Amino acid sequence: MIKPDGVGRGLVGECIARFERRGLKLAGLKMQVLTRALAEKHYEEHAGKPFYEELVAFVTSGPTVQMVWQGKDAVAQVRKMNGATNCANADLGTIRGDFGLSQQKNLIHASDAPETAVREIALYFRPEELLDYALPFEEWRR
Ligand code: FUP
Repeated sequence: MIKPDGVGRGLVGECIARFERRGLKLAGLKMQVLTRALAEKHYEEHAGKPFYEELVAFVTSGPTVQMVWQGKDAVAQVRKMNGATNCANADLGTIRGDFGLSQQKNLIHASDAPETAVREIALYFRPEELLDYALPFEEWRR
């Protein structure tokens, strides 16, 4: 998910281009301003932590873009491409390392495990909104 700072800073295309060029396949795409209820579900593991209220306020403060990317080792690869949670610690060459300095306004979110991806995709997409389609030369991506 591209967070409100990523959308506001005009980085939607940059993020999508990176995942496309890497060889991942786009299976779902939409944008929305998260309701508080949805943001609370998304970040339920952080409820009660000192940064929680500020985090929910931030992530509901503007439009976000939801994406589902499919491909070999997609969860781990996307996490690597996003970089460390705190942009100030993220390696150059990652999205957070190239475009951010903030710990909280860190541009993009990605599921941290396949099981988390299943849960998070279901928060944002109905099954029929996920497209399964063939691309030419799929074997070049594996
Ligand atoms: P990530 O898995 O990279 O999204 O990171 P976490 O699940 O650890 O944290 C979720 C979000 O909380 C991060 F995007 C940034 C924010 N956060 C803070 O604002 N302060 C903190 O101390 C830790 C995380």
